[in-house]
Amino acid sequence: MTTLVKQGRVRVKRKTKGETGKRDPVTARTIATFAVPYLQHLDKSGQPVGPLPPFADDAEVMTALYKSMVLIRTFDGRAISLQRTGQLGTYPSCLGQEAIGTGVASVMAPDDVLLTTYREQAAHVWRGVTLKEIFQYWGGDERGSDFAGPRRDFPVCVTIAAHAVHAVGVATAMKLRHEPRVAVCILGDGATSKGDFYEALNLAGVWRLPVVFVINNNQWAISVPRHAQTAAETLAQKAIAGGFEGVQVDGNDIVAVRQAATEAIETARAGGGPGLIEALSYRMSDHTTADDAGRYRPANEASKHRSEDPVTRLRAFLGDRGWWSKEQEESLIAECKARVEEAKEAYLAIVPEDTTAMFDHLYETLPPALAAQRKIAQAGDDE
Ligand SMILES: Cc1ncc(C[n+]2csc(CCOP(=O)(O)OP(=O)(O)O)c2C)c(N)n1
Ligand SMILES: [Mg+2]
Repeated sequence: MTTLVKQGRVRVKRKTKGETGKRDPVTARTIATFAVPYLQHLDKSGQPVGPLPPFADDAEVMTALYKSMVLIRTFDGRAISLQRTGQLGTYPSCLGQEAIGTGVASVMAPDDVLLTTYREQAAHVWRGVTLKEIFQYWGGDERGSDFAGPRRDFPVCVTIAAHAVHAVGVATAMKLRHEPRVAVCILGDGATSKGDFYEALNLAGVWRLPVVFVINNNQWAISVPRHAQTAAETLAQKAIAGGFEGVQVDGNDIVAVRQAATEAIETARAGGGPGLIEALSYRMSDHTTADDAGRYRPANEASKHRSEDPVTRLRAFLGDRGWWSKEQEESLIAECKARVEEAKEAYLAIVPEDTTAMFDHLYETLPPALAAQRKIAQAGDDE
């Protein structure tokens, strides 16, 4: 890592048999020591905390990242209002987490493969998924998963952590074919408690697969807070058990996220094995539009995190460098609103599929029990 502003240590000590059954401080010795690096480049106010990586000096790169994050934020707000007015299904907001997907996707090669949960609209849009497709998916239309753009990227995985093992499968294929490609798997803090996650890390490490796991640690898994999720000091250290490096980054700092992703992805691509990034963020919204965080989350918690906002932080950075003006901001907001409205109109104009469509995208040959249900649905459609 180029900039380490804080370093935590995880020590593993061998147990010895004392009479009390406790570790004997005289004979116990340290057999392995592990470090979890922490990376931050921009502080809350957008000020560099040390030397920046070269891309941060590129106004074009940095403003492109900003524009994409503002587009996602605009989209996100509109998606919630559409759900509230009955025009969209349940929707998971990514408010406050836009830097993670944007930063990671922005350093992936086009033919790398992205596998994500349901909260990574930012990564999808950067990869070329359209706003209309995302609306369509959350409108309950499975065709929204059939991205026209990044054909090799996987559809949204709602089954927590299942895509971690899929990512390992993808990376195994890449390795066997000697392709210089990388699978990137973005998942949540809650997902890191699943067996699938540990199994994925284990195989990724032992086979030195070209896969990078990115944890969007937004501090909550529906109503389960991070501290009740795991006793581990960091989520990044879970990589150590798999035999590779885990790094924790400030997930509201797009420079840190992008830099960590660059290093992990390029290491994996060069045959150096997997990587893991724990990006610290905060879920500013409810879990989804079907949730009410007010029932379980301390009232003032979200507001405490407002000052860390990734969009505001990047705007401050751009402004300080003279790369962004009030006029540019106003015209960007207008442009984003127009793009989202256009996508919304296109989405609302889609003719829904027949009810039978829900049976048609999962199995090559439908199991008999579902085939029978499909017939019933067909009869209903025909009426
Ligand atoms: C296998 C499985 N178990 C349970 C659920 C229900 N569920 C949906 S979201 C969620 C919490 C996930 O939390 P986290 O991984 O932190 O992701 P976040 O929603 O915070 O982005 C759970 C348990 C599910 N979708 N899949
Ligand atoms: Mg979470």
